[in-house]
Amino acid sequence: MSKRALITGVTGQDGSYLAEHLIGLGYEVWGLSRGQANPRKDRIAQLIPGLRFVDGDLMDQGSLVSAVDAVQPDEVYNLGAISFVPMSWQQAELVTEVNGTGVLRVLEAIRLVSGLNKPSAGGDTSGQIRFYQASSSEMFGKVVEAPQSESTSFHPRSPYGVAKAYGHYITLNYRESYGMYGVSGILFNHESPRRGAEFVTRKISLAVAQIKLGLQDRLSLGNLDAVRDWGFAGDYVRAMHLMLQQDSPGDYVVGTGRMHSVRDAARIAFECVGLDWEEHVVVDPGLVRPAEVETLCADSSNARQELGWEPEVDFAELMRMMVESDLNQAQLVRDYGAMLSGARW
Ligand code: NAP
Ligand code: G4F
Repeated sequence: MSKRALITGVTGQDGSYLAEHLIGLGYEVWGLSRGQANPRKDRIAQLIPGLRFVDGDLMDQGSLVSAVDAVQPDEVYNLGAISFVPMSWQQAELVTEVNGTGVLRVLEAIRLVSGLNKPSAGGDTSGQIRFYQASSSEMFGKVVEAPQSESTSFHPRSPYGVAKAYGHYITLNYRESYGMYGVSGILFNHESPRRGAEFVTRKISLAVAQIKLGLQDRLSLGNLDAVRDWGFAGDYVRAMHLMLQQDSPGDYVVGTGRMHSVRDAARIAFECVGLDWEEHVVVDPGLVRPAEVETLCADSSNARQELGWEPEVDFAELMRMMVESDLNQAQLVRDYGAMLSGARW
């Protein structure tokens, strides 16, 4: 019989890639969808025809119990979150509720539906619902060492990072308190053509496409010196799945081990279309964050050795993939607009 997975955050970047990956592996995949009419649900339903949906919200404990009970999953991937870091200064309490307490609510739903009250003798986790938590390199924040591994201490710099640290520790606590098979993937930044337009790589690739077509001239960015370890989302969802296939639960850092600045990202993206980034990028001090994470770099030795995981797409390829996708889209929109304006009704 095929395995069944429940994904929160299925309408997001990672949720879409993970759903495709699991369906490709023969899973029956259910996505948690929230709201009475979520347009992102309609889009993902079109993109991934085999995907099924169950209603629920990370803010609502009862809905999560009902969803887990209805689906009876073998694996739960908790990817749902308010994932844009600056929003966590604007709406700190909401972000804490969704990204922090929301993790507790999913764990409780699993515990209640499975009747899990204490660790079983010998730590046997067979037959349990397995749980994956989307932890973040943002927890390392003001880094105490480089590169960062599973043993590096956390120093989060945003309410987002603090909430993720709570989600991380409550997952560990349910493993220790109830013997639950719960793991956290500490994932470094990962991007794709499906990345939200508010994140810096996609903001750049979208602007490059518009500038190339003469539809825009300037791109405003914040801190150009910020350094990230950027990988491809399609590579990272493979690591999520592998983490839940191990004999015993453990947490893993996932990243490429390569560092690039925002300036590098802009330069590479503009080069993809033969333009000079310095002629178009302007710095807007209003986009600089109250407390910045200056630099992040992953030590993924454990994921590579124990999970056999390797990233396949490098940073230059990733930026090219995003720029080409946005350029194709922008050209289609432009040509469609031209066709409509020339049409006779
Ligand atoms: P994303 O594209 O922003 O997707 C976020 C998802 O969370 C959306 O499906 C959204 O659903 C859902 N969501 C928001 N509030 C919710 C709520 N109250 N109840 C249920 N679902 C809710 O994020 P992503 O890039 O795919 O990231 C996936 C996860 O990995 C997140 O937890 C993020 O914090 C974490 N992470 C991401 C990265 C990265 O670089 N991408 C790195 C480390 C960790 P709606 O459509 O309903 O809004
Ligand atoms: O693309 P970003 O907004 O991603 P950030 O803040 O690193 O967070 C992402 O990765 C985390 C993992 O480390 C996830 F947990 C989180 O959910 C999210 O997916 O910003 C990257 C860097 C920052 O240092 C920011 O200050 O780019 C800098 N930056 C410079 N100009 C900008 C801009 N970021 C954005 N979004 N927009 C700018 O104009």
